[in-house]
Amino acid sequence: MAKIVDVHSHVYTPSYIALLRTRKEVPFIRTFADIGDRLIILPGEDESPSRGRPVGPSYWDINEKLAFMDSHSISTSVISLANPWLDFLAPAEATEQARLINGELDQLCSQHAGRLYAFAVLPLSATASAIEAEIQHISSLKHMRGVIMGTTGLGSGLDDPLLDIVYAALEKHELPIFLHPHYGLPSAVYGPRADKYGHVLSLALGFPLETTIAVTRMYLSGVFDRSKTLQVLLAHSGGTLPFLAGRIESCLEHDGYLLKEGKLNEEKRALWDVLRKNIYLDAVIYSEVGLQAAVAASGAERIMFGTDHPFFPPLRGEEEWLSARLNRDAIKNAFGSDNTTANNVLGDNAIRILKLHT
Ligand code: 5CU
Repeated sequence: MAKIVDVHSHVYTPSYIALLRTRKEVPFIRTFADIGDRLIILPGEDESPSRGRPVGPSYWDINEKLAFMDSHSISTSVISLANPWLDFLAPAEATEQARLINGELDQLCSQHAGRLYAFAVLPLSATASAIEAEIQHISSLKHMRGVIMGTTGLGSGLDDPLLDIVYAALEKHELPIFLHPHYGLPSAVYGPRADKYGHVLSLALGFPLETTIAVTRMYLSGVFDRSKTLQVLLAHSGGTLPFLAGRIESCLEHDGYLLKEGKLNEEKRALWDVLRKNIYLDAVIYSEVGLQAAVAASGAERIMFGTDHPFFPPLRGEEEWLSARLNRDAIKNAFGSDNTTANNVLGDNAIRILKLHT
């Protein structure tokens, strides 16, 4: 029986939940008399009528994670702190919380050896050297298989040259970045009636475009020319990167300013090459159409199943999570009778790439 590994599986550890409960500004957890506990994390969500999303033990109780895994035949999950990580904390607190949370994650994994691994969190509001020190520490933790990161970097994005020492440290310790969105697009893009559309515009479009822009900025700034072995796992099958890679390449090749500046030289790696050597994609795209674009861009050997649990729970109390089923069906439909490739995407790729002992 094929092993199913979930590489996109979030948790808020007990200390992070305690932190969210103390806060009055986004992100926070608040109890409302009419609708109970709500998790309010996205920019501007405190002013929207939807009042965030319900939050309960599935967000922090590891037994709920394991029960979800059991009921969906998932043998192993690589858990990561959910957004917005430590982005909103002052440097000293972020550094302290990163150490605490990474310890909590590693401990959870030890208690469920073989079933859980983790992506660690970084104190990104701190200095690059404090982040480098945390990476060194993470590399000593038994169950860490990479780091989860948002798109803001040290405050000005992932194309910031100050991040080079962070990327170099991650390369040195062979820790991939799990790049995950949080901020979406400026709210003006969604228009004055955005509240009428629930979370659809921000989650279905804002998130993937944020990821696409962040990784494209990394590429354009030469991160992958300098850090040739850096590995980045892109959430949501790369946002729209697989679909837009050709257009990005073409815009680059037609840019007179870049030509004049000498930026279109031999050393600039093609985006297609980066997609095949530096980018992994999760299979959290809910349809074989998007999955096929991911496979065409990076190769089936670089795609890994995920669920995004505990986000997107069933709305009508069904036991099977539609979100998990859609991602499994997409794999089944994309590969048809090619069971070997389907099984690789479902679990064997993650076992090989992230060196999991399942
Ligand atoms: O529902 C949501 O807001 C989210 C989120 O914030 N993060 C995530 O990974 N998935 C869904």
